[in-house]
Amino acid sequence: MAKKANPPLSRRAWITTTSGVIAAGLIKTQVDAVKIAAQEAATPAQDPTKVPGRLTSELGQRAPAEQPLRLVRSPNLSSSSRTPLQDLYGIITPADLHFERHHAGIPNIVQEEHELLIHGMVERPMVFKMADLKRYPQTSRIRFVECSGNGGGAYNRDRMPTEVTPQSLDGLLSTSEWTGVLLSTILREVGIRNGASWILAEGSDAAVMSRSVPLEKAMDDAMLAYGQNGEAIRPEQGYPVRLLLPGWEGNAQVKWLRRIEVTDRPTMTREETSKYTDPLKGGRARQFSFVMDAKSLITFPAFPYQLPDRGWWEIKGLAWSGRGKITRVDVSTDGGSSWTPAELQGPILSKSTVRFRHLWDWDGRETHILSRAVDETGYVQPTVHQLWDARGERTSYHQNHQRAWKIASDGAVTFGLGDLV
Ligand SMILES: Nc1nc2c(c(=O)[nH]1)N[C@H]1C(S)=C(S)[C@@H](COP(=O)(O)O)O[C@H]1N2
Ligand SMILES: [Mo]
Repeated sequence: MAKKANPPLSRRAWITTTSGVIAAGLIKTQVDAVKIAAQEAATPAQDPTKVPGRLTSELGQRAPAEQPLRLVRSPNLSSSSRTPLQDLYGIITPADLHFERHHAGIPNIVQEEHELLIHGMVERPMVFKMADLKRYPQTSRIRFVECSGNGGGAYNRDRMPTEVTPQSLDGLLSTSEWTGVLLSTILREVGIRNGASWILAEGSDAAVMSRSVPLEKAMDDAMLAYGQNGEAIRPEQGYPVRLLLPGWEGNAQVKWLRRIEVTDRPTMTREETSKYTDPLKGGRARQFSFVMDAKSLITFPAFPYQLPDRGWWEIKGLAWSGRGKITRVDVSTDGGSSWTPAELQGPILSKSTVRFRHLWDWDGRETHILSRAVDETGYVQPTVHQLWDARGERTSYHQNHQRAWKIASDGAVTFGLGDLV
């Protein structure tokens, strides 16, 4: 009789393996268990109920297969890195995968020595150490941070990319639970003088990056954030304290915050004059475009995925608005001719990312899939044509137009509207 290609493991073969020894009930010391666990890790596909597992950790780690998760860095490695949006679940970005944008690197700051000066049009100028700030009432909020340059690569009519992932296109977007003290609490402590209407926020990085912010926002939901997803804010995000301006462009949320000056006008810093101002059609420009308008992005299916088969697929993505809550996300699977509301997956929080999903029965024909976010103010995410009409083709921030993925008849997914533009 011919031998079977893959005979079931015999009892004899089984007890000669490491796991077999354990299964036989031999008493092992912890050191042995560690060695065995290491061997187990190197030899996958053994029955995990037959060997003791790895011991407790001092610091948790991702499963081996998940460890390649990485931020994608800009080619010069210095200015920005992007969150792997297509690989994450829920709405919270793990802190080590939060996007980064630095104008002069990440400063090395000792929290005990760090000081925040608040002065200008105030009754009592004060210097706060971190320990001082932490004595004030604490608050936590789940909010997105997005660079206003995010997704700009999809705006240029002549250089529209096709082979981009959600991460490489729109990965300057992350969401965290931020913890800190409301800026209004601290501004009440120093006492705002009559006539004040703006603040200047300044960082202690080598760029000494600074931005002007209307006092109204400072007294509304602005936060001095020192916590991120349950731990101290990471150096990359502004340790020991950053200005958090929920729903506003990332640039104004000054990291490594060392000074706030209360003023009666915007200071007109470099970042708000030569940068982060939007040239419009007809030689005009708009300045202080702080709010991030509603936007959405399908994160699956997306490049470089290839749908292996026609039939039922769940289209998934993220939507967010700097003006409040997302109330609806429409999905089109026919290049924008017809739209159906997608399922919103809670929690649906103000100025936070929200998940959406939509079941789609793909008939195997070439098509384009798109999403369109609507927020609680009634604002609808525009088409690229609407944005070109309103802003002209040369503006370089706040490009929140609808994104599309082309599905080829072989299931290959690439970015863009292709011939439909
Ligand atoms: N001090 C300081 N604050 C800064 C920056 C900087 O370079 N220096 N970059 C800004 C920009 S352009 C953005 S988009 C956000 C990025 O925040 P993140 O690196 O925590 O994602 O921080 C902003 N705050
Ligand atoms: Mo930014």
